[in-house]
Amino acid sequence: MTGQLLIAGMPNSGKSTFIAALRYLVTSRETQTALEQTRLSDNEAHFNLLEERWLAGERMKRTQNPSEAWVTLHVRDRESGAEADISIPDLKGERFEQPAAAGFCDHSLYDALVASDGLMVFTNADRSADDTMIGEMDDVVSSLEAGTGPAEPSTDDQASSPLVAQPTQQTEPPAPAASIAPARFDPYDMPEQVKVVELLQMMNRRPQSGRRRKLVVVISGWDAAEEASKLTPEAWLAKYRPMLSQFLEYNSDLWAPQIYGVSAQGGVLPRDRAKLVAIRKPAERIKIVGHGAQTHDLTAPIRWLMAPEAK
Ligand SMILES: Nc1nc2c(ncn2[C@@H]2O[C@H](COP(=O)(O)OP(=O)(O)O)[C@@H](O)[C@H]2O)c(=O)[nH]1
Ligand SMILES: [Mg+2]
Repeated sequence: MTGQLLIAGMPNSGKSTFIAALRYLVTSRETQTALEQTRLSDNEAHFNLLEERWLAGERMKRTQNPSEAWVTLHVRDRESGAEADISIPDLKGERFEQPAAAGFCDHSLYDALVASDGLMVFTNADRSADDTMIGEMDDVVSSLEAGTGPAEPSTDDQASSPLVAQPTQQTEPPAPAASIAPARFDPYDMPEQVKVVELLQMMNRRPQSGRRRKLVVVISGWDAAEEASKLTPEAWLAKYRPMLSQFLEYNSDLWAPQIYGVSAQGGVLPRDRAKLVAIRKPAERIKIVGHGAQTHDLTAPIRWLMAPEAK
């Protein structure tokens, strides 16, 4: 039997970087990994592109694929021989936000979520407070100083909702700084953990009868995470993503979680680019923390997902 695993996460949560680094690890064989690739993927070109950017120390591009194709990595546990297909929805990140923000889910995503035996979700540690990005605070401060409204978010997959009026599209001249009206509530601006929890809840909600699954939570950007040297990934999640952490704690009948801290990029780009590309074995840029994973082995959490749950 081949296990079906799925990679999910909101825009900018670190999915593409992880996939690029994972692909490099299993094809380059520079360092030991728990899993190996069994055969080529159906969409090699997509992986090659990600991998090239990762090697060059470039940030991943947002998903612009109009067909929103899915890509799959086929892997095998070197020790047990167990095999799994890791489906990676090459979707606009917005698709993952829709269950919470718009009350619906793309059919193909829903079917894959429901069919999955295990799931990896991502949250990016560069946002220690989940609902505000530090970069956005700069925008707010400078726009207040300049007397203009907040800037349009410039991030990755954040296509704006077709359902929600965009307050930034107004054409009137901006109000003076002191009297900026509060922006209209846009459900896509909800904190990331609310959206993640809703995605998880949806998987077990009617018409599904609910089944227990393993879940890996990847805290990406671990190199830049606040208090990463002091906290375990579990403790970090409990402190900085309390809703998600408590949801998992109180729903242990449905979710068997393991939390990992991952630096798939190895540093902050573009700041650390020169340092990263100078590392002779690119696989050594990668770091993972948690549950006995070998330092560079991003396949360790996937291996855990593939293994039958210990009773
Ligand atoms: N510091 C640091 N930043 C990272 C790491 N991985 C991803 N990022 C950053 O997180 C942001 C989102 O990453 P990306 O992989 O494009 O996320 P996606 O939208 O979920 O595919 C980008 O700005 C990346 O540069 C990492 O290991 N360390
Ligand atoms: Mg991406």
